[in-house]
Amino acid sequence: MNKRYFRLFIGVALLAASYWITVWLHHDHSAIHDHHTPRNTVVERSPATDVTREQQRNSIILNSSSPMHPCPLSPPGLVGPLRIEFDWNRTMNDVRKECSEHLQEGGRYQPLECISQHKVAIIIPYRNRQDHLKHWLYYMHPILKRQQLDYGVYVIHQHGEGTFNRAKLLNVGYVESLKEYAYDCFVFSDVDLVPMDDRNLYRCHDEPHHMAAAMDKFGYKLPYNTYFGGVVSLSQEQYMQINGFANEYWGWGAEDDDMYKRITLKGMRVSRPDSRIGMYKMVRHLRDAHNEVNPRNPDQLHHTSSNMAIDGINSLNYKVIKINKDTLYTMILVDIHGPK
Ligand SMILES: [Mn+2]
Repeated sequence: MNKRYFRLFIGVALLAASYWITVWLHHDHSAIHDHHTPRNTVVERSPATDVTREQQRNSIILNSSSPMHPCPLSPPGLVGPLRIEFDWNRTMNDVRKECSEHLQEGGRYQPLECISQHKVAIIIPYRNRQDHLKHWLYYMHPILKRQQLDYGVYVIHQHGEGTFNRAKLLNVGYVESLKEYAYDCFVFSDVDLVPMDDRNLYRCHDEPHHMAAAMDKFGYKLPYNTYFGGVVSLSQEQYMQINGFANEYWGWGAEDDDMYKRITLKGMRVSRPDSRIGMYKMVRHLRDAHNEVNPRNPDQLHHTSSNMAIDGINSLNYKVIKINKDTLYTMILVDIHGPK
């Protein structure tokens, strides 16, 4: 009895197996291979291998007659944790050679393999930090390409030796980048901050997003709960709701707290990546000249709710002195009319 059932079972199993083998042999595997091609190349990290991967994708596009599709929700080429080091001495020219592949003039990029769903202007307030900028560009371009963003890099360079004004420079970057392209998302980033995980996506979310959630200089945690410094992203809509940033925070401090207040006063909340993905490494540096801590800045926070309507993007005044289109970035030298 047992033996008969066993034979019957073997017979059925063999029949099923041969059926599946037949089906498998007749299946069109080219589709599966297409999916695997980009995924196989996921673990490349250095810009040099990045180029090879993009060339491969490029040839895939050229060889296919189908129109481009929207990029997938999560980019397939991400690698996760990154090794970030600042103690190398490549020149800006070296970085240009290594990272310029597929960039358009002005530090612009669009994915070759699909249509990006994220038009992102990355705005960097800047003065006399060429060494930091070099590190930032070296690491960021490969990351942003892997994130399949339609992006541009805007370095907003404050002219002269007057007191620095980070938030006002960010407002200038918003206005100037929009003159060039219909960006719908803005990432405001310090020049000395590089993410340690490329899953920290440089895009916008349903809420204003604080990306630098775990900086090395704060022991990889928030210095305080309402911290909104370092790197943040806001959609155009979110940015306009708060009238942009304050223009009157001269010198170091509190302008980021003012941003946080504006956001919460408008009933929005701030979102963050988790502290593993939100890790950042900062280039070590001394305090810049003419960006001293301004002890009057925190007092201004008492007036954010009344100032927000009159001080911001609607009161911004400045004068562009020069626009320099490098391969790796657009640098806008600007006079922001500092206090005399
Ligand atoms: Mn810093």
